[in-house]
Amino acid sequence: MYAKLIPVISYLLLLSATPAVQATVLSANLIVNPGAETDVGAPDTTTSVVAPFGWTTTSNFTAVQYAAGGAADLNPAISAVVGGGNNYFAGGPDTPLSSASQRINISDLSSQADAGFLSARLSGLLGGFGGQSDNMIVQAMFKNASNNLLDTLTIGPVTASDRDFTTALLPRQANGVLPAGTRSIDIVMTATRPAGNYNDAYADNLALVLNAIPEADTFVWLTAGLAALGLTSGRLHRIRRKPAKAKA
Ligand SMILES: [Ca+2]
Ligand SMILES: [Ca+2]
Repeated sequence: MYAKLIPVISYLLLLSATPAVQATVLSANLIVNPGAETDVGAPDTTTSVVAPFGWTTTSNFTAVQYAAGGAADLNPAISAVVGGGNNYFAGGPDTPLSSASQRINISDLSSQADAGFLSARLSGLLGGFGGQSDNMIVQAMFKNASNNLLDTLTIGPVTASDRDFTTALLPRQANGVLPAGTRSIDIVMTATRPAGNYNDAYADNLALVLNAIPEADTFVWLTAGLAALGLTSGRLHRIRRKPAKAKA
């Protein structure tokens, strides 16, 4: 009976100990330059490379202007439909494999993470060119203080078949609970080109959002329940914890 309340009480104590201002904001996108909009992207889809701001890149990974594309490529009309802004991410010219990564430090949330009270949602637009198989995957890699991998969320690849063999960006997302011990999250885009010249693995509008578990309405209910508990401890048996769940 009392054991069931321990996670609830722990959660409330954690909240009361949490500073008013946190470096890591919950319910907000934690990725820097998540849609290549900080950049002036490459002006062509043949040779130019612009390494996107805030990302560590390998090979010719690049930000590209939608305006650089003609009717068959990603272009301003497609951007207008998907809300892509001025630029997108691409694998780049003359490379079968390129990548971009950045690290998000969440060590200020260590108490909540270790108690299993944080969920993570990774999302983004992924796509490619026409009937080509070039494809992007995006991963959120949860690391502990020793930089060991604890768990991974992955979105993609979006295949040519998924795109009906047209040039397109499609929304994808993955959800999970932050593993206990998580201190940083590496966001990694990996662009693969099976054949041809330009690596047309595309991505835009990435997001990594952490949310508190239980959800806000459950928390209000729990707070009210525990307040009553303080007044009438004899009614402990009536308190039930709503099962924690990740947000959709
Ligand atoms: Ca963009
Ligand atoms: Ca290609």
